[in-house]
Amino acid sequence: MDVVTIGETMVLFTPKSSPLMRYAETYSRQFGGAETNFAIGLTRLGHQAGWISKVGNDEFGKSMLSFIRGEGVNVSQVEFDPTAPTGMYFKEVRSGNQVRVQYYRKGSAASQLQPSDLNEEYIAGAKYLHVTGITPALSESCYQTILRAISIAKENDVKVIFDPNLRRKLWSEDHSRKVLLEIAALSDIILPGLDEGTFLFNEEDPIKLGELFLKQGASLVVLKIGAKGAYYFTEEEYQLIPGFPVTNVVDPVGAGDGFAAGLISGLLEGLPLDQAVAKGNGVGAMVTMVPGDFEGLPDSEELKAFMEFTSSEDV
Ligand code: KDG
Repeated sequence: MDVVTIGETMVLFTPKSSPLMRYAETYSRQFGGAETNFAIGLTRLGHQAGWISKVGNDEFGKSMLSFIRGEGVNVSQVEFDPTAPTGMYFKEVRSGNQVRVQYYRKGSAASQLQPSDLNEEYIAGAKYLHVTGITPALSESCYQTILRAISIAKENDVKVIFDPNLRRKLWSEDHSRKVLLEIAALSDIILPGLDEGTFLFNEEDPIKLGELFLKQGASLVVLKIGAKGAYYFTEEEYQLIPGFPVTNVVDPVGAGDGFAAGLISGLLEGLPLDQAVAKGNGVGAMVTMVPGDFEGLPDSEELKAFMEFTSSEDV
């Protein structure tokens, strides 16, 4: 496996007859979860990705599992939990930059994940372990599971990728700051957004933020600054790689996961850092053009065409 990821995927309902839940009578049914958005992004680009999770032993869990398996993600480490339901969430999209989410995930099957669910060999056999700041927010046992997965990765020379994915609706500011910093200090690659960096360090300057994250011990930090692109930072250098202008943003949710998939795909292919970050920018931009959390993720041909014909500039 190139990458193994752990986390919750939910059934996603998007109001159809009105963009607002208050008035909508019909909804479209999709799926969404930061970790599987990322995993699907990688399989579409030709890599091997595996997902560790739990789903309810219900119709939503069954359909989600078949769907994600159909995207080529290895689901051998996903269990059905007969005691808890598959989590759900609703997404109201008023415009391309105004999105509101409502979770129904407390006590969900994925929130029952515990350290003993982890298959050590499975994680040890991967090149990268990917974790987000969403999973430790779900429950104490999920938090412990993430710490255990990271220590298995470290014992086996598997690089740890951390995307903070701060979700304020899931936990308090103090608790989230403490845990996200703890995980950042255990990670090899950190992929924060500018807002997340500011939240964690009370600092708005991207260059200072890059240094602060590097000081935590990571060898690579990539700081996302939305449509403007992303900075990468290593001990030796830093550089801003401009984003791709998108005039038709319809749904920004999942863009960060797409970015991570494009970047890691580039690293797996041995691309220089500037090209790997550009690939992340390209995938992230494409995700925003299609409704849904992962539907807009491109395959390699689509991405190549987009990156060749859309000029990359500082927007
Ligand atoms: O990054 C996109 C995710 O936020 C979305 O797919 C749903 O995982 C999700 C969450 O917890 O919000």
